Amino acid sequence: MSNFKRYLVTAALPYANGPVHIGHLAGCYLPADIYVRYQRAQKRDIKFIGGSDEHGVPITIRAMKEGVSPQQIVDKYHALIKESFDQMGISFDIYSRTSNKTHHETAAAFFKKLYDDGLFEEKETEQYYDEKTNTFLADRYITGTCPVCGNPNAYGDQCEKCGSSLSPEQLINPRSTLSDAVPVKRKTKHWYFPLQNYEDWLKGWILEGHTEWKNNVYGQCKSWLDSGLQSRAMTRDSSWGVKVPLPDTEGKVLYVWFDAPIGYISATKELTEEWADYWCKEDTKLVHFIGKDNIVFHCIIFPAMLKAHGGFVLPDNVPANEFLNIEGDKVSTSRNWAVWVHEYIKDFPGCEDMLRYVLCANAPETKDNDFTWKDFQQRVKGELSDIFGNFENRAFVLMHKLCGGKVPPLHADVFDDADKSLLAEFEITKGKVEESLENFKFRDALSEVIDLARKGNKYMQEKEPWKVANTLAEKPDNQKLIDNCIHICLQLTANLAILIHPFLPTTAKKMLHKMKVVEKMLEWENAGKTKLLSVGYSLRAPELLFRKIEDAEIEAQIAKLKSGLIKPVEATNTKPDNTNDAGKEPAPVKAGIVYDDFAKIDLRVGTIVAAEKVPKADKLLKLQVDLGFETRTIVSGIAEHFKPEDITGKQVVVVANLAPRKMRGIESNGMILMAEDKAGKLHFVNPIDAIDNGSSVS
Ligand code: B3M
Ligand code: ZN
Repeated sequence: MSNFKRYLVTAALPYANGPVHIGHLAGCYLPADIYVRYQRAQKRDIKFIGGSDEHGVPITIRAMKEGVSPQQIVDKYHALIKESFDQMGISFDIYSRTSNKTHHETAAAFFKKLYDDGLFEEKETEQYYDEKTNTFLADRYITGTCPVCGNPNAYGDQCEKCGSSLSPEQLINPRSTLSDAVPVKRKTKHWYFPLQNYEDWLKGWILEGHTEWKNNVYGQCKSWLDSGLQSRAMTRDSSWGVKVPLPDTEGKVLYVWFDAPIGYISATKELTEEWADYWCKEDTKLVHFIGKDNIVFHCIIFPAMLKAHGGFVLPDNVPANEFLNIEGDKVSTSRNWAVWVHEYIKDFPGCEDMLRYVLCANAPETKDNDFTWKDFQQRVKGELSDIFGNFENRAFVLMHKLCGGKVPPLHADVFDDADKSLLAEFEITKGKVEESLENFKFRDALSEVIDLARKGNKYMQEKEPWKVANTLAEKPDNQKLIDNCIHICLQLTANLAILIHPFLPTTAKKMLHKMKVVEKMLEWENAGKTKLLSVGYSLRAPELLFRKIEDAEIEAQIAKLKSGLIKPVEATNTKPDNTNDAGKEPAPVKAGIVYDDFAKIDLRVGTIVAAEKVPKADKLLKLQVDLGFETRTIVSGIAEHFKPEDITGKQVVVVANLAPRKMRGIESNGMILMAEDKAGKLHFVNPIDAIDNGSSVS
């Protein structure tokens, strides 16, 4: 550890195509921040690098769907993500972005060096191409019927219904998800990085050289290496990304997983002129914090690239976390099953440290874990408030009540074993926290800090200074007992501020303010000391560190989460596959909502004035619906239930303020309410008497 002169810590660069959720925080940003804050407190030379990953297919697809440019997408989410990190106290030294000029230059130069050194294989292959949108299609963007189970919406890489892994060639009636065009094969040339050439070196470096890596990380690396590595294309056909720096390569960019990790280097360049010290000197400790889905890229591909390039340090550790599920279910951005960080901040202003606490105490360090709102509430109360907050508060209250608002002296003549052993705990705890943090065991480290506060409570409970106070009239000398107890509790409070600081920075600062001490006290070397606060020093009034999380707040969050489950129009209207002759059980009633949630939905009466089948889509009808004030195009998944000619002229109820959604290239502006009977058949929901189009329904 001490052979390292400087630290370089990176946290995965999130894709700037959506906001970050608490799983991202728990997976890598929070542990990285705790580690960095601790190392800074140790006065180590350290740089903390982050930024947005702004390339890749999902960003271009999102842009195409929203009808904006990829740059507009990344500008929006980069700003949102950066702000969320800021507010959560993730203390990057730089939060950059891969659409920057420095990054494009750095990544292109990196590629060019490998190319000039003859390290790529050049291959021409046939790839699927969408002639309507003029784009090569990644497997994910081709759909068709699954040859195994007949699911009509299988993807070119996988059928989500039966789980078969597929290649686009196997799909029956393959179509492009971008335009519905039938994809054709086209020849294209790409540059492949022969990972197999680095296999032996990687085996030695990781499997023999890094046996200390976390089990989940080491295990994944071993299984990749055991099953053998292959060449991987490092370029793609796309117009969005770092241009391939070779002649005649119009329309080709670097593979996003080639350029993104180089983003760590580019960001360091932007941060400091001494960037090369951090990246090239052997006495740098490079640590990548990531989530488990990024292990192969950070432990195998990027190190092989660095090795091939030469001149760079390799990661000393890659402490990847597992996933955090929400209320028993995997996070899914398409189902909106997530707790978004920017929404948490809005819903719980000033409670950022509480979330940091719970995400660390329950971090998915060794296995996937579950976040539930109930557990959040209970941990905030039972651990943070009742143990840590309560101890700190009582120390302040009693100091004001029994010691005149000043740090009382310590009297040697009444100093006893209980005093001595609590004071000894300061140093012991410091050692344990340090050891755990150095080894990326953040949960253990945090629980040691809470444990120290628990010991403080126990000590105070045994000493009962408030009872001793009742004896003062008879035995004025007993003030000494009170003084010793409060003196030690206050010194412990100062220690707790230092120890909790990497985890809960805002809380630590609040404690400092009340103790009227400067930030310098938070330096790690001060932890364990028993004379941090001077005798006679007057401290500020008590004030609770943590507020209570009310039941209603938790219920509202759960309802919000569940309301996100309402499926988009296409999905709700497809016939469910669990129908049988006996009919379906009625669906369970969804979680309760408040009136304001319902009031957001604008329901209107309309008349279907035209209907036609959507070509090559079995389920979809394209409807024109007269809403009185305008006629809307609505795509509805009812083609298996109604013939177009049978429904023109019908009055229906329409969700009029649903965000527009493109289906099969047609923009749908609303949704028609339908009721489903036991047999799975759909029926219109409409007013009993014909009424004016545009009438509100509530
Ligand atoms: N953007 C993937 C992810 O967010 C990717 C990480 C890049 S780290 C260099 O999971
Ligand atoms: Zn299937």
